Amino acid sequence: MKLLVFAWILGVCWAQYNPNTKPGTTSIVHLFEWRWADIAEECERFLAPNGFGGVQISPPQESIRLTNPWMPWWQRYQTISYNLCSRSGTEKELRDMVTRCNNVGVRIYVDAVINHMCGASGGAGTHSSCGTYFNADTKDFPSVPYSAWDFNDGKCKSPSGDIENYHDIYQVRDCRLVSLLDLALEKDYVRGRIAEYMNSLIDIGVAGFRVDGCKHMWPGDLRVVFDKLKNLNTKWFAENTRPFIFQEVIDLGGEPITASEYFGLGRVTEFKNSAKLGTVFRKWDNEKMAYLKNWGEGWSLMSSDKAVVFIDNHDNQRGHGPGGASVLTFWDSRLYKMATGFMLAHPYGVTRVMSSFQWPRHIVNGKDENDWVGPPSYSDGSTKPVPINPDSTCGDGWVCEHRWRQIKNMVIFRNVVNGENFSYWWDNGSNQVAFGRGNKGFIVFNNDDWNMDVILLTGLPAGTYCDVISGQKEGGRCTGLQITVQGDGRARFQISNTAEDPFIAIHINAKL
Ligand code: LAG
Ligand code: CA
Repeated sequence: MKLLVFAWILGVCWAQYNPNTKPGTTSIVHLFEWRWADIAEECERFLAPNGFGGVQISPPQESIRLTNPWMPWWQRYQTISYNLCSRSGTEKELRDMVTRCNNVGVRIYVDAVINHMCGASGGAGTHSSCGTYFNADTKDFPSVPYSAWDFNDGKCKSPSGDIENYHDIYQVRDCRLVSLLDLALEKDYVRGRIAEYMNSLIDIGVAGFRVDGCKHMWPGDLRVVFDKLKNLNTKWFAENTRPFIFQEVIDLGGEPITASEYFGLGRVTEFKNSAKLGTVFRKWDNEKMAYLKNWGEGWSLMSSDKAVVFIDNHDNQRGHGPGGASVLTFWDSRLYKMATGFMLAHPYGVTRVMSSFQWPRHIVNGKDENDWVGPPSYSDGSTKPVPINPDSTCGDGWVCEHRWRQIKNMVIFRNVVNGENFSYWWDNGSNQVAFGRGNKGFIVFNNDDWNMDVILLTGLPAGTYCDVISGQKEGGRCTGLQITVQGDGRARFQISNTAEDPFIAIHINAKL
């Protein structure tokens, strides 16, 4: 009995921190703006075979449809109803995707926009992703339904009704974020509608939620909503499995609202991972890779068991939200692959890989004038499918970072070394560093401006290994570099500072 109670407490307290990925898989990929039909295919043809644990999908609820600017990506962060009908597809397509991904062991996490509805200037009509009527002027969303009573305006004390001062915690929670109509989450009714929406997705089979804009909601209100959530669908998950919750809270320091206020509710996005690794790999602020020896909590990041980490996200890759200047993206592909490799090799946090679409970047005085541009689409605004090229890259403007050999192979590396200690650190006092994961994997970086030629203790069993960055193991041979580990666990690493990718990674599943 005591044991049972203990197990129950453990389950209740820790469950929402667990991504519920299939054993042996560890990383999530954000397939930003992908259509449900394409995600279903991707789960079957690429994600499952390559050990991806799950997919963060774009908001599946009905959203506003804008024409000025033309169909921006961010229209999906303006909710009109909780009908599961969006630019990515119909409810039927969503269900088909969740079923097919779960059937091959890939989980789906929903981006839940629950702090607000559309912008105050959204107008009235049926310009929504399913053509549902709404009226932003009277705050009428009949398809939920919400009416003026369900919004916060009475409580907000800022002169404009918008959030003007991030040092006033009441404004941040009770006023409008960039003029978005702010829901009154202290109302039972509103909490009920939100929980109903999230539960409808749990019924379909999703494994958890990325909760949008949590800084703008009181932790106490979120607690009530999350407590109303069902256990996951037992068609794919063990009984009593709680949904994985990861909350988007941008905490780069210097504000009264901190990520730690949300630790009791689930994991939290660690934006410092993105900002600081960008700074280190760019060598800004006199940072050096040698300083990464105590990466993680040692750099005042949140505790690893609370963190979801990423190199960039859909906002900071295009200058939305704070902390963007140092952030690395696919536009800086060489450094981006290195930083992503570091993140995936390091034991810190639950890792999320970004998968983007290209847009015509046009930076004027540090600001991207095209930061609004939506996904590759036809002239009627419908999103284009993701075509796969013979070399396994994507076409039509889909970047598919997650398919880049270096990144895909590091996702596999993380699975192979899962649970192993951070070990055998080496550095040259500058930007050449190396570390292992127990006796299962080893990675070496040269981000200095000179060549590297060193003999390092890897901890790996003697043998010949394929570097999974310059190539991989295929049909019993290496398509890229080969590394020989001697009987004493040492190996020689030579990395030119002008190499296409100046890093090398080996692991026991890539041994000849
Ligand atoms: C988020 N996290 O807290 C999302 O990650 C982020 O992408 C969302 O903003 C934001 N919170 C609200 O869900 C995005 C864009 C904004 C956009 C907003 C609503 O970054 O630029 O605002 O979605 O679509 C846009 C305009 C604003 C305007 C507002 C309302 O940029 O100028 O006031 O719409 O009309
Ligand atoms: Ca709010």
